Amino acid sequence: MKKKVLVTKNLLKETEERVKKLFDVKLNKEEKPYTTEDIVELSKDCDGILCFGTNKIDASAIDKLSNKVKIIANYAVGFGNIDIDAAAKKGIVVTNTPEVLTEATADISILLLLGASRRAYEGRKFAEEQSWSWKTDFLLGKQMSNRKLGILGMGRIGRAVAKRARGFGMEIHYHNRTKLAAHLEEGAIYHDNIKSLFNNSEFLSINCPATKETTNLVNEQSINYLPDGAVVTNAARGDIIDDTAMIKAMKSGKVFALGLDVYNGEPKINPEYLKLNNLFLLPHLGSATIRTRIDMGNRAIDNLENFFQGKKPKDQVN
Ligand code: 8YV
Repeated sequence: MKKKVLVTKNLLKETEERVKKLFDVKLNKEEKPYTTEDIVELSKDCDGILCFGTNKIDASAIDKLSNKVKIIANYAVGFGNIDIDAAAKKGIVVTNTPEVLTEATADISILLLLGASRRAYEGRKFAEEQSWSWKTDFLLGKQMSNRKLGILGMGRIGRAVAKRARGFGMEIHYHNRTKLAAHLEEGAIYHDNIKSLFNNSEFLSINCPATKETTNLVNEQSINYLPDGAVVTNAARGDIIDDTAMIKAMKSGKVFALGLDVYNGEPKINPEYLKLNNLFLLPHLGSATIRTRIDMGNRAIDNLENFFQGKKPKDQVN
């Protein structure tokens, strides 16, 4: 008999076809915004859940989940939305979708760096108004080519950002909990602390996972370590930046411009950000390409399939 799986959001056609072939699925065709309680309720008769980064499954939800649920396959590389320790305690396996979104997310990091540093938001507004006059000092930005780029979090995505940035002639600096092997560093300069990384980050790209340690890592004190007029971008998770401190730095010019794809409490955005022109913002598009989303779907389904076949899923995170 097919295993029963709750799918919390609508899937791309290709993913839906495959998931329907393999499992007895409860789909969310109308894309209802399921609350945590809805997920608990709807998964009562299910063996597994295929959910998304926007679905919060915290310890109290895990506690209430039916004992029938044995796996939660997250359609995302980040899994901060799920309490993986509580899940492990209850014997529930949690999986994510690494690797397949590395390139797409690195591309977005570069878009953020360029969009912020070259004032794309203000540029778009002037272009729409069709009334700008060309002047030598009109909308002058910062040029990232041949400058220093600091990468906070040199995992797969951080390294893919570094690879692209080398094409701009950038000197790569990074901070990780541990120094990478030389073949992964490819000449990037390691800093064992934030102060030293930030001191060297004329441009800063945030690509680390959201953990207790990275919450508010970019705060009033650490922002002050940056060179004056730095450009900062975040394609990871909103809670890595202390928004109040960042807004202050953007107003003072300490931070020349900020590029964001992720936000604290998204889709809500701190309203003070929206008053600023030196912000280039996107609505969490890191993995949003057809190819990547199909691959993410397949990766999540592979994890479910392996698990129900009695194998350890490739992407188990707990
Ligand atoms: C997703 C992401 O769009 O994979 C991640 O961690 O942030 C994005 O790729 C989102 O989480 C949907 O599940």
